[in-house]
Amino acid sequence: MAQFIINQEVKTDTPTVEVTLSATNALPLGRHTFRLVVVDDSGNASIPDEVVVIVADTSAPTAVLSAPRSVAFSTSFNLDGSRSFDAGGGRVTTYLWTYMGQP
Ligand SMILES: [Ca+2]
Repeated sequence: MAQFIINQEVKTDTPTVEVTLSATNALPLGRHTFRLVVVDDSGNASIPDEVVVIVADTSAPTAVLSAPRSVAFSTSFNLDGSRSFDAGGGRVTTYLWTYMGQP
């Protein structure tokens, strides 16, 4: 487990390390580069190897629809989807409304 900060080396004597993240300590969506330099028992350092890890939003958003419980005949009213939200680091950008008819 390790907290990674940009341009700050994390040193281990093990060949793997966890990039420890959580909802409150997350990498933003997008591309993130990680670099490894290895050093041998004589102190010789390698040239760096780098990988790019893409953090992607793979979670569906949640739709929350609010409307007045009743309205007067022939009166306009609003449908409100503003309490909808997204998990996975993204945000809601499109609202698709459908009238489903009478039950
Ligand atoms: Ca999402």
